[in-house]
Amino acid sequence: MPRCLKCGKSRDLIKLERHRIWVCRECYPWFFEKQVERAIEEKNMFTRDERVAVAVSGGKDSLALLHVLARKGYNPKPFFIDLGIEPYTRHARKIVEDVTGSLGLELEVYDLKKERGAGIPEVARATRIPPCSICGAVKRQAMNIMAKRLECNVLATGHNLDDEVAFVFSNVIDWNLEQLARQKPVLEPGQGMVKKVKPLYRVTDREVELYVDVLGLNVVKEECPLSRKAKSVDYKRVWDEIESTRRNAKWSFYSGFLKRLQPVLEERFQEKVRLVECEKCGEPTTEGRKICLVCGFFERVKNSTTQ
Ligand code: Q46
Ligand code: ZN
Repeated sequence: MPRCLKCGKSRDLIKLERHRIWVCRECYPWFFEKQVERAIEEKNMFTRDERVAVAVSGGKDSLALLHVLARKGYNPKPFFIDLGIEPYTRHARKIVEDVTGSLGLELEVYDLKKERGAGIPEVARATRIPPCSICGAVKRQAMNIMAKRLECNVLATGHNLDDEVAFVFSNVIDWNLEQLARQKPVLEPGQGMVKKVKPLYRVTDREVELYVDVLGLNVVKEECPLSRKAKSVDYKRVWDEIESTRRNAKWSFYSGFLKRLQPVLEERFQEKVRLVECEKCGEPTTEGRKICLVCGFFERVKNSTTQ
């Protein structure tokens, strides 16, 4: 009869196929948190003394990450990016405020309308650029800005193993080697960018869902109304299929990539990306541009309203 790896009980068991183990519901948080701690320690992401900025969207991954860090004695500094996509953003913000309040953590907010004068829907309307393309660039920049405002040298995001596998897979399909060269759980700081880490890179979507479920966390379940079906959703489905016939295929694929291919690519492309300061906002942008992508979007919004 199967038994829990930690306490030996045989009630309320969860089977973790890829690890070939059983854990009971009560001990599951111990198992999950150990995986995350291991990722943090093995990759030297941060120590318990360091202030860690945590981008919290209200989704299961970022909230799970925040809970692990708070429960295991790290020093998380959560922040929320208010993108002005109503009523979705208001609802997500409320959940994040409640959760951070219950953990006794202060929440900082980057409010796009206040900072830049318009939310994602208005920018998308004015520029006719797909909302997710705008949003991705806005979020990347806001995360860097918030980490610096919160006086953190490290920024943690909730990307999990399924996200990483889908991303690598998608860039393999296109053989986008420059992107692959930068795909790893720790990106060192430099050229105005803070250090970026992904403490959930060892755990799968399902394992995060279980953690959220066992702890009874309230997370945002609805989809953003502006989202179009991303290709990554299809890739994740394909990888679930692969994993169902080949145990631990996702980890084998991703850890093999990190060991065998990524370092070679990083070496080859390390000199390529040079960043300079945006003349308007001071944030890093690619060499050759005067202003960053985000300032470019908002310039277009301004021009469209003055025409
Ligand atoms: S929030 Fe932004 Fe997502 Fe909405 S507009 Fe697209 S990228 S779908 S994670
Ligand atoms: Zn700028």
